Amino acid sequence: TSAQIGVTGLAVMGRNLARNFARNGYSVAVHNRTAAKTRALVEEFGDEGTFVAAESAEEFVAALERPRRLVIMVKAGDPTDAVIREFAPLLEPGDMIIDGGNAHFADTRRREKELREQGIHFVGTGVSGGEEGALLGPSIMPGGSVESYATLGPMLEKISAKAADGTPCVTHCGPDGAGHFVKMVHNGIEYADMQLIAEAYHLLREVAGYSPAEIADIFRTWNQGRLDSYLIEITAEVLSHVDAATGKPFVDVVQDQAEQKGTGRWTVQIALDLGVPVSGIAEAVFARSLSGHTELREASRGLAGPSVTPLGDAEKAAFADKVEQALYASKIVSYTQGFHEIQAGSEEYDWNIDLGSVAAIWRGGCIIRAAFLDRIRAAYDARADLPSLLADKSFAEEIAAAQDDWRAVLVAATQQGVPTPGFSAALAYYDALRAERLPAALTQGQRDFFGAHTYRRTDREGSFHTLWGGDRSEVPA
Ligand code: NBP
Repeated sequence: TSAQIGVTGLAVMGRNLARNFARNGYSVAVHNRTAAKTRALVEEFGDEGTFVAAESAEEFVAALERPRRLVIMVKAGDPTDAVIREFAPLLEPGDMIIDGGNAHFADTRRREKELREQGIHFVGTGVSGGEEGALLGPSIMPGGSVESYATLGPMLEKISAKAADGTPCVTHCGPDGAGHFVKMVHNGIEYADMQLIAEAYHLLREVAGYSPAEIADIFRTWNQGRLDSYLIEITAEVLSHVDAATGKPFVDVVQDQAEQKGTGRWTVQIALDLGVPVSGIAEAVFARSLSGHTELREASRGLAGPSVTPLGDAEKAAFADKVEQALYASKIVSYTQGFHEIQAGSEEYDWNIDLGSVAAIWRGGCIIRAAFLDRIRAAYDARADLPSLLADKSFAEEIAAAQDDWRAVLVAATQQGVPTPGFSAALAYYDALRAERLPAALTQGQRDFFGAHTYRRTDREGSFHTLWGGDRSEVPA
């Protein structure tokens, strides 16, 4: 039997992706370094479709119809290179290697270039949605050549999540590393979304004095409105869960140290390189690392804080409404920053990424799926060269309506000593962008003073330097 597609790497993700292809009527060759996993897959799920089990790399490649489509779903990094080294010599020009792991886009660019010289299409593909997405329909972000997408695209569309309007959550993001770059920023935005939701919870708990179960109900109400999203939905589930062993709210028995696998950090590292201010995503990454510094937290526990006055019952509900406004406005800013990074990456690497399509494929199958993404797509549909999501009229109007509450929430947070790095960074970004003048003028003056770094004037062309150590006259630079 010949298979239309092959999957190598049959841990949770690869196994579910292989099953997804099979359930959609494709014949799937399956392979894993440890052959027991291949046999287990076929034994357990063989009746879901047509699987061709291959024990060796040669068998696996021979089982694929040409041009071959070979999906790699192994641990990102060295294992991916090892697998490519194993399979590439067995392939022929026109064949495709699809890397569905969480590769760094720079690795994808390198691999794509090397394999292109051999005539092989290397398709770095972001796959979001975890285990469940892989099985039931993920959001898929392929990069690689346009030619590869011509035959691969329809298959990916079939197995992908579908948005509420039925559109498949997959698009050809752009050449070489574009797909993995988009996936990276997706994860960065995910970090920011989670941090903002956590801050909203923290404020409702500490400032308003709501219980976790009450906050779960508030989130359920929010989930009926413009914040409708997977993350708000699962937050309500987590908050209403009660620990069986102690009878306490689950959230109170979990250690408050958030971990990370690294894609959020990459988003920030690359943003620094590209000069893109993704302050909200950065704060989300830092908030996780801060939470893990138990020794610092231990040593700081006695530090002074404000005297706290909890809100009365009458004020609580009104405060919750304000937190909703603050969360929504901050969310607009997070996405503004994330899309700016995609735009900057696209320009830097000539990817020509369509930002509206990116918003559209995140509407289903991934962690940040949300009604909100329809709005982002609409903003780019209305104006493809939108310089910033904040420049979209309807987002600007919503922030205008939310800003008083947003500010009030941050005043309360500051007065009561509740840390809100995400909300605060978002508001600072918003206020900085809309400012008529920034103190950057003073920064330039300082730079010119100590390092003769020069400055430009508001009233004349050219670069200038002031003779700070001399008579302080100005000279052209
Ligand atoms: P893992 O990331 O845990 O990788 C395990 C797989 O890699 C196994 O099949 C293992 O084979 C194989 N492998 C390793 Br490790 N080293 C190898 C080598 N040198 N040669 C050949 N195979 C090797 O699996 P996963 O959690 O299913 O994730 C797969 C990819 O998908 C990763 O890149 C991950 O970042 C990405 N991803 C994961 C999620 C998620 O929710 N888990 C979501 C989205 C993307 P073995 O069985 O022989 O040890």
